[in-house]
Amino acid sequence: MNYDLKEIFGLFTPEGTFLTGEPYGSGHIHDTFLVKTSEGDKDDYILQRLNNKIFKNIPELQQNIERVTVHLNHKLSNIPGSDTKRECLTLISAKDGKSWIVDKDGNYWRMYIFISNHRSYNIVDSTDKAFEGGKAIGRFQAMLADMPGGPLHETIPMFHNIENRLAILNQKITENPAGRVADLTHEIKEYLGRGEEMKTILKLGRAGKIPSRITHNDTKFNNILLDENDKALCVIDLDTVMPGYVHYDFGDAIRTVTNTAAEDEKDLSKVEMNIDLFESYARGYLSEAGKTLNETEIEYLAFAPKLITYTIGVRFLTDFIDGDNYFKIHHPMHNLQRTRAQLKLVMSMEMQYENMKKIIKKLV
Ligand code: ADP
Ligand code: GN1
Ligand code: MG
Repeated sequence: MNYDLKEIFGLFTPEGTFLTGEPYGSGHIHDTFLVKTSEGDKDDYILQRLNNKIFKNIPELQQNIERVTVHLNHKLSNIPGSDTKRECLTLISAKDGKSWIVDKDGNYWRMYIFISNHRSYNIVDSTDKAFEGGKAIGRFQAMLADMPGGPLHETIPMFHNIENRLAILNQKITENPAGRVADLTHEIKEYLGRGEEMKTILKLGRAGKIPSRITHNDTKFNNILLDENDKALCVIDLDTVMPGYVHYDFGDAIRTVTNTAAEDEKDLSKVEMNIDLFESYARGYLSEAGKTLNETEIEYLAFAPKLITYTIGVRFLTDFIDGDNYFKIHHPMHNLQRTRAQLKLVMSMEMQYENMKKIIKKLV
């Protein structure tokens, strides 16, 4: 799809002049473009066509992001030497004062300042980077803990609720809309067989043993930007910031930080959880957020990566069975490849689970 990015850019109130607009990044949800401006001393911008099939209420989504970015900006402004334009996202208002626009074809768009000189990684190759990622998420949760104004909107209801995700998977298996179920006996058996254990965090929540907090809910490593020295810079992709359990953020970060291969690696022998990267991320995370967590939250941190890797795997499998309607795919088998790679990663975590528990105990 070709969009007139210059015209859309013109509906916002940026400082610079449109020079070029190109597709940017490797997100699975929105269409993201980098807009460069012609003045050397003005910011560049990220322009996003929002996926309103997935986020059904854009005004509520944007209201959440406005609240979160204003709060983070305020917190950072009080820290001497902080660079708010790079350490948190900054929304650019549209000419009508809103933080999004609807174009003439009914597409929703928003614009952020482009975070300059950042580094973004899909695969983590050093314990230092893992540690920095942990610090970034720990600090993010800590800074949002006292955000005023009541609960955020649930932008995608029951997002990480595994009972809900399994119910949808079972429904799609029954409906078999794309005729793919017959070839998936192994994957379906492996995923459904682990279902009961995965309800642990929901049960702890219902029993009042772990509190609902403000969490990010999409902490894969390419949503954590590092600076030019590979130090924690900014947590981006705030669409799913809403009430959740800390395990969701810890788990999703470990899913991506510790994987020795890509999320969609075809050669499953390459997919393993690296325990040194686990330890470094956990160390960074606990150094920022450790004091705020209760005993049960800490006890179940080691379980969280299994849960979230499994949950994302269930979602890839569901989307494959459904005929690929949710995640962006780059080839017909993409969601199946992702499903298999996540399962392999869960298995690697299962084998190292005792060790993961020991490491968390040692760190607190
Ligand atoms: P998606 O939900 O599709 O993943 P994101 O909001 O994560 O969308 O954006 C996609 C990618 O664009 C990110 O992974 C990152 O590389 C880049 N990106 C997004 N916002 C910014 C920003 N403000 N500055 C620099 N890069 C950004
Ligand atoms: C999506 O938006 P992005 O690409 O960072 C998805 C996450 C999945 C992830 C898997 C809103 O993340 O939940 O974990 O893909 N985001 C949404 O890579 O569904
Ligand atoms: Mg993203």
